[in-house]
Amino acid sequence: MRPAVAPWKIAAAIVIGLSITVTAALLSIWFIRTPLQPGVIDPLRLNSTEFRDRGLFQTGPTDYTLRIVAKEWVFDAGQRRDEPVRVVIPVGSTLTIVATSMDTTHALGIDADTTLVITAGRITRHTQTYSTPGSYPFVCTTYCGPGHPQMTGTIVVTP
Ligand SMILES: [Cu+2]
Repeated sequence: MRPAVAPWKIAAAIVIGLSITVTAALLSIWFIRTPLQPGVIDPLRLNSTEFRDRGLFQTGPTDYTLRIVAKEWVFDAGQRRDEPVRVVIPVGSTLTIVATSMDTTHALGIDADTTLVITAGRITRHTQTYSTPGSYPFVCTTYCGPGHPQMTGTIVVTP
């Protein structure tokens, strides 16, 4: 004859089982409802984010934001797809580049010291003040496929 299981053991098993179930359910709800962390973005829903409005925007007397979506194979700042980015700002401007990727990892290389890695799911920001007039070309510096060399642009700083 099998020994009887102590009732407290049955009760404990039920309580533990229920606790695990409830915890899992609460964790799922928390996970679904938690907003994305700052700097994290859903690459499939860029049109419901700030990246809906791409291009150059003046945000203060000498402040500009250049919002770019990198994708195969263009830095999309709202220009025609077959054209490189070209933005013009006056000397003394502070330009913040805000960028994300829709697909693979790209990199925006402005000069030898400045390379912004642009990854799907993340927002990259870089602020720089341009105190010398001139042309500041940038290129994609991470090989991203056959159209990689087309990923170029220029920041023109006028006197
Ligand atoms: Cu690229």
